[in-house]
Amino acid sequence: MDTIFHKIIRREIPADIVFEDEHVIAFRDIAPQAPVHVLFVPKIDIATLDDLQPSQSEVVGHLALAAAAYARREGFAEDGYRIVMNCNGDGGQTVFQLHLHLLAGAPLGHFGT
Ligand code: DGP
Repeated sequence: MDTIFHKIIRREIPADIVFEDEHVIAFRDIAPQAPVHVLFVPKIDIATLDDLQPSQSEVVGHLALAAAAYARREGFAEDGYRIVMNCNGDGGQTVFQLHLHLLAGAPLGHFGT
């Protein structure tokens, strides 16, 4: 697999990286949909949530915990935030390496209303 996110992980293209550990890299979305819009990407190759295997459940845990820790670190955890994972075409996924969107910095409203 080779996506734009793999190139960011390998430092082949620039990104505003805000967090990294052995499992996860996080960087600002190039087209932010909220005042804070950060993408959390696993370093293991998984194209979509539909490809996640039961043995890989910790991958999503790492993404969620990294996002929550980032929100606390940046001081907006109490105000709140949203995490989103798009899957395949109808879900709006455009980059086929699993990733979690963290959106914050303003009231986001409810969707489906
Ligand atoms: P999704 O639609 O869930 O696959 O989200 C992909 C996101 O990736 C989208 O919000 C825009 C962002 N994105 C695409 N290309 C780049 C890039 O080269 N750099 C950064 N930082 N974000 C990108």
